Amino acid sequence: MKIYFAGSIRGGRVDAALYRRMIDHMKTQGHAVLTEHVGSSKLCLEEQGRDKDASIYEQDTAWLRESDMVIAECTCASLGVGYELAYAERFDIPVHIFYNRNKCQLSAMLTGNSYFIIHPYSSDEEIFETLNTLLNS
Ligand code: 6K6
Repeated sequence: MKIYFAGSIRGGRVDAALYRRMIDHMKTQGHAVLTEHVGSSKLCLEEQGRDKDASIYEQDTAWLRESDMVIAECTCASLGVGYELAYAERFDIPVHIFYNRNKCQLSAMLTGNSYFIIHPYSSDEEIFETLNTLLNS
């Protein structure tokens, strides 16, 4: 499967190492993660100007349209991830949202939308078990 992994960038990088572990896990299961850079520790977080940010937007929305599934880690709130989730819904792409139930309260705009499949978790092991079920079924 082609997976679009969504995680906070300018919204904050507190969970970047977790994103990396989730991306690596999906890759070891044989799936293509289109957005590996989201797990990188060397991302540029600064605004790039409208033109460069337009290239990011065009590339990411193209990847979203060609993906088979969106996996989003939403513990750290991010405007960009919220936009991506709504964009995926508009193109009928299945969306799975993970968040740490001990660290945040997910927005009602996500929990209130039955389109989204939501996976609260308390440990990495729970995330990986859920990913295994999703990606191997
Ligand atoms: C260049 C190379 C690596 O990163 C960059 C620059 N920034 C972005 N590159 C690619 N996708 C991005 C970038 N900034 C945000 N996004 C997309 O929005 C990602 O797919 C994330 O899922 C989401 C994060 O949004 P913010 O609002 O937290 O930045």
